[in-house]
Amino acid sequence: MSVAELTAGVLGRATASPLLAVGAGFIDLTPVWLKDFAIRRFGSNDKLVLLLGLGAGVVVAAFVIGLLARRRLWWGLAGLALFGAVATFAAMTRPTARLVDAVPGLVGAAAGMAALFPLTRSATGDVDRRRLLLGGAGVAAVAAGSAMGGRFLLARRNVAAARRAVRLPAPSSRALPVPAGAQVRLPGMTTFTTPNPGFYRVDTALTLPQVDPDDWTLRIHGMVERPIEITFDELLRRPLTERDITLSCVSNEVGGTLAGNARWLGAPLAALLREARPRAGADQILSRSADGMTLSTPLQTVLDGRDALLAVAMNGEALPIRHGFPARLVVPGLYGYVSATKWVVDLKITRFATDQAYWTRRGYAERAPVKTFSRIDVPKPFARVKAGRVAIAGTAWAQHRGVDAVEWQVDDGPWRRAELAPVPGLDTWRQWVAEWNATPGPHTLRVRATDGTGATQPEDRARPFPDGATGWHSVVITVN
Ligand SMILES: Nc1nc2c(c(=O)[nH]1)N[C@H]1C(S)=C(S)[C@@H](COP(=O)(O)O)O[C@H]1N2
Ligand SMILES: [Mo]
Repeated sequence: MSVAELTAGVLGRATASPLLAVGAGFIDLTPVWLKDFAIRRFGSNDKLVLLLGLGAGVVVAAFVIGLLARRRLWWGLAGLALFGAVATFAAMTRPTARLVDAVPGLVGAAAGMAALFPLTRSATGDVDRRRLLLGGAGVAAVAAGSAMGGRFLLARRNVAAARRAVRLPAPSSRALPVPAGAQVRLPGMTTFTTPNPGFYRVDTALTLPQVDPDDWTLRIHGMVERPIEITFDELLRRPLTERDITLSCVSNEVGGTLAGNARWLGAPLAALLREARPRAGADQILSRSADGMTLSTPLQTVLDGRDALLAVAMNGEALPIRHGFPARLVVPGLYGYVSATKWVVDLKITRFATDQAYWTRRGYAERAPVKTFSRIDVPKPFARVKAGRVAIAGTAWAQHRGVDAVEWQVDDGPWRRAELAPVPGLDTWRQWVAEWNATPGPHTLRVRATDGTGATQPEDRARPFPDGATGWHSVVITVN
């Protein structure tokens, strides 16, 4: 496996590394319930957990192959051939696969077989412990060295330098300043603008796509009168709009943290699409990323006047690689899986009746406006606070409808209105704060929000599948 990883590194093909290719195939085959469980349990560490799990599986399989090989050498060889076949199949079935991607799995299997001969010979019959240990240590050292070499070669192929070289133009339409009171100042409170390093990440990319802006183009085609292809330089020369927009994930559970608010800079998507002149009857934008991921977005939503952006910057810097460098979509009011395509390279104007995207093929809703959410951020669950005046505060969002009211409740007492912090517009989340005269004992705090259309969050709990979780967030604390 290490030799295969080294080969992938030499070829500069991360998606052909057996571990990453098999992991990516695993992600694609993961049923929705398991994916939701992984995101709930591990959040943005879900991929690390997957790789550790696969690594453990490989170790177990290697033991089994080794034991089999001691009985019959060809059983061991067959086991290694199977390994190579799985790796090669996984690499070749990636959406971005090329013929060379078959090489690492094949080379790796050959190296494994070559290593099996001397290892089994030294481990059968009269075992010379010294020779066995030395041989094993030698193989392990070569393996560790080549695995690290492969990793190093792949890590070197990244676009961090190209990202640093991007010069961002000034916006032609500036964001309104964030109002002074937008941030509720309490220890432990969510920050109104989420810093890039702390912004949640959700995607299917086991390896981050490394897209050089010099090679990047965006193609707009399909049901259009005039197909377009633009380069990154052309994109930066367009009039750019800067807006504060909150992004949230459909997998976010009640009380969850898969949402963030950033200042985005990008080209208005509607203007770009209109230049391509969509044909009557089109109702979907099928967007594709450099790594072959697809997302579908209702075309009319993007054209309805909201600030849908083809974004190039986040909080004043070029998009971080993990958030879609060099360009991504951001559409206020839609969950990320139906709007926020990172590393976007292709927009096909089509119909929902004709084309399906990755998640909608797996049963998620085609139309997924963000559901109204509210969360208690302070005090934290199971906190102990002193009786008397206690500040309760949190965050609520209903992008593009706006949050008009937040109410809070202690145990089964009356619902009371919280004070709402000011916001720059309808497309960001909104902080709220309330003062409570806390009495000793255990208490449950609850929150619910009402959006700009007058609809209050329903109490019924629903899981994220197929179009977003519902329910009131509650926190249990102790007052003494
Ligand atoms: N290329 C690509 N874009 C993607 C995804 C993905 O898996 N691949 N996931 C989407 C989902 S489900 C969400 S919630 C947002 C998350 O964006 P972030 O990681 O920048 O927070 O990206 C969206 N864009
Ligand atoms: Mo998501």
